[in-house]
Amino acid sequence: MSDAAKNLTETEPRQLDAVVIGAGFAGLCSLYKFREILGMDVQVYETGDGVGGTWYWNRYPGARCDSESFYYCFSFDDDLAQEWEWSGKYPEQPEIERYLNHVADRFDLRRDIQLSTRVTSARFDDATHRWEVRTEHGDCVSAQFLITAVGCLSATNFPDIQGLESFQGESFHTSRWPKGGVDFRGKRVGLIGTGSTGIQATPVIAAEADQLTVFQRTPNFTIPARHAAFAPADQAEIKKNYAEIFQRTRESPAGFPYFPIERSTHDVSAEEREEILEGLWEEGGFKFLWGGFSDLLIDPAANELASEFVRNKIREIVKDPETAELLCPKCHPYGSKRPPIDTDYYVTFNRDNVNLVDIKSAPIEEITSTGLRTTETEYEFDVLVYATGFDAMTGSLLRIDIEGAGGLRLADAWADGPRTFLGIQVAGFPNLFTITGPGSPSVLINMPVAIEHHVDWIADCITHMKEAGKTRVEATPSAQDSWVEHVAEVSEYSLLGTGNSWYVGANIPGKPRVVSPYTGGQPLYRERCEAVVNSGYEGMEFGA
Ligand code: N01
Repeated sequence: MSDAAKNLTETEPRQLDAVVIGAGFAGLCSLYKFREILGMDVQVYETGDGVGGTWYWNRYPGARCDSESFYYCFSFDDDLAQEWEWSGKYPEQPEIERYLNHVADRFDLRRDIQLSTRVTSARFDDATHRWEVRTEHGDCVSAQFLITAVGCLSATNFPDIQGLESFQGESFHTSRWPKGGVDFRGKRVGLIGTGSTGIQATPVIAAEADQLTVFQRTPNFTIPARHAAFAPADQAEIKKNYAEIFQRTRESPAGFPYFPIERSTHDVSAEEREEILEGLWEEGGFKFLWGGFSDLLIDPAANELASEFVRNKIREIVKDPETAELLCPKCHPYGSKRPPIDTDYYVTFNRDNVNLVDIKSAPIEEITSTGLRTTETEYEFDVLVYATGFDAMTGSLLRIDIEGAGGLRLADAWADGPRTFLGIQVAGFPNLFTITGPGSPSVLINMPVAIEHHVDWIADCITHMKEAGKTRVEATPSAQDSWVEHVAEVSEYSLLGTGNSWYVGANIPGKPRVVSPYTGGQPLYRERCEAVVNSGYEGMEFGA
């Protein structure tokens, strides 16, 4: 940008109705809704050089969706749903990235998306009721609304291990994977992390590399995905039933088109319980978590029976009993760390070129120039893969310097953990809307469903403001306090917050332990959001 242009930008920021940060599912949906339906002037900024968000960045080997394709997609346009052909149940990353690029093209969204541009700061001006938004390139724009579509799992977490920079081989974090891929042939690979990502990457890397060593701090329960390609008849059946499928995703507890069975674990005999669990295991995917017994995530005894069922599967699949025992999670209830679904994870440990190392009992002390050293052994590698996850829920928001009314910084407002109203607004930050923010069900719901709900709710709120001639909206501190209290209270009834997971910030040293996602389920959450609207936005203050 020329100096003259820069000066002009500095003095006369472009005036917009809204800035949207991020061009993944949430950013694309927002741009469509706010521009095409509400007629707003919207600018989207995106750090990546392509659209897709999560599905742009996470291109590691084995990356694929673990919700089924035909409901892990947008429902806002019938023609879009009817036109797009998903190849199978669990599409790989390139297919979802293609889908999101198709959405960007189909709705002519690209003209309002500026790629390769990180938003660095946003400041609310009390006098004008507008946000001044700045980017890494020096752009400065003024917008009435600031809408964060930054994703819950976008801020990369590099582990805090001594010597990280000293490794002389190749090293990669799974969420910043090179576009051209990585050639593992003939190489010795070390992989750190056994969350959803590590569990997806392990079988694929093992099939290519000379040797793979997986460093596991906490074992995770994973259920087979049982991926299958769609036949034309499957596609036709899905398309015929799309309206009903989408409706069910909006009504079910976790945004899937199915519900838990209407029985608790203790209502059935041991034989029947095993039969039901076996059926869920055979069917594969998230049904084991969200379509099984109704008390799975509430009752520790019921959970333990399901947990032991999975442990027994691990013991059946993995031939070496010591490795099998190491892979069996014993310190957290099933589901309290986000359970992955996998393709051939456990069986991969039967391969001669795969080795599992327990770094709970012998932690990694240092990354060395040739590999890494645990308290017990030194390992040499050609490639190191960090599948160590994210500073989830809050990281992507707090990495932007956001300053609300009266100079209040979001980082200070959230010093003891995130505080929001419905996960959508933050007291002291007028005209800021956080799509799938902390305090909303977000990651506990099939994400596109959660996103569309938030975008619709925000659009309704903005429409209400316009009709009432208001220019400023914010949650009141007391409404926010009540919501935060409610989020904490419902989490007491659930096992979801009891593990040391990113749900509670436990994966980031020093992060306050707070159950960030709303655990009350989608129906109750939607009811609460609707009640706010029906009461004339009780808990929110409007100004002009
Ligand atoms: O990250 P994670 P992820 N030293 O935080 C370990 C979504 N997702 O990228 O459990 C050693 O789950 C850490 O150990 P521990 C999904 O929601 C979706 O795998 O903290 N180890 C853990 O094993 C998922 O839940 C899809 O003890 C360290 C691992 O690294 C979320 O993204 C696919 C360490 C991190 O696991 C995050 O998954 C993939 C350290 N210092 C992901 N720090 C799909 O839907 C961390 N670890 C396709």
